[in-house]
Amino acid sequence: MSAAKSAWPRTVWSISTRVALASLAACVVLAALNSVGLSAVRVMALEDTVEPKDHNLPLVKQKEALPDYELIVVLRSGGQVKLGAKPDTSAADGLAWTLTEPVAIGDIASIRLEEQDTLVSDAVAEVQFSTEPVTDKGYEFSFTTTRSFGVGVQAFFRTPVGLAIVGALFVAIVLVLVSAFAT
Ligand SMILES: [Ca+2]
Ligand SMILES: [Ca+2]
Repeated sequence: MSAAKSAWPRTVWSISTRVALASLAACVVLAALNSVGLSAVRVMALEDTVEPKDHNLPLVKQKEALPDYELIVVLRSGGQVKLGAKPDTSAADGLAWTLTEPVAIGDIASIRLEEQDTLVSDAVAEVQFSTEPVTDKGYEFSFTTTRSFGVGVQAFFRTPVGLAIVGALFVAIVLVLVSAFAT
């Protein structure tokens, strides 16, 4: 009778410990798989592309007439990472934006190029992330990625699988503690 009593917490302890270790291992593996983050974007207007202008008046304010491109990373969550505007600069020679913090590739819905205006900025081109350069509406986008475990861990906690694993880990740890005190 007493043997059966003490065996019960030990079984719970053993199963819970295994669940906890498996959850941790799954977290590490999934984080490693999602660890590729976008770190820089380069946009170039192709040869025949007619770039937007702020005005078409001859002679006056020619510099200001040049486009004010800004780049936005649209996230699957609906959020946006704005990479800032480059006022009065043509993209004919290419423009580069660097992300201060890499964004996990899996979190990115699209990358959007806009021409900034005081009232409403116009979308100029929009592409999905690709390892190869991609072209849309006369603009070529090329992407630089970096591997970072931090990116993977952040991405992990945003996935339903990640949250389920964290839940399992939490329950397992509680059971380990409960069974440890029960003995
Ligand atoms: Ca301008
Ligand atoms: Ca503008």
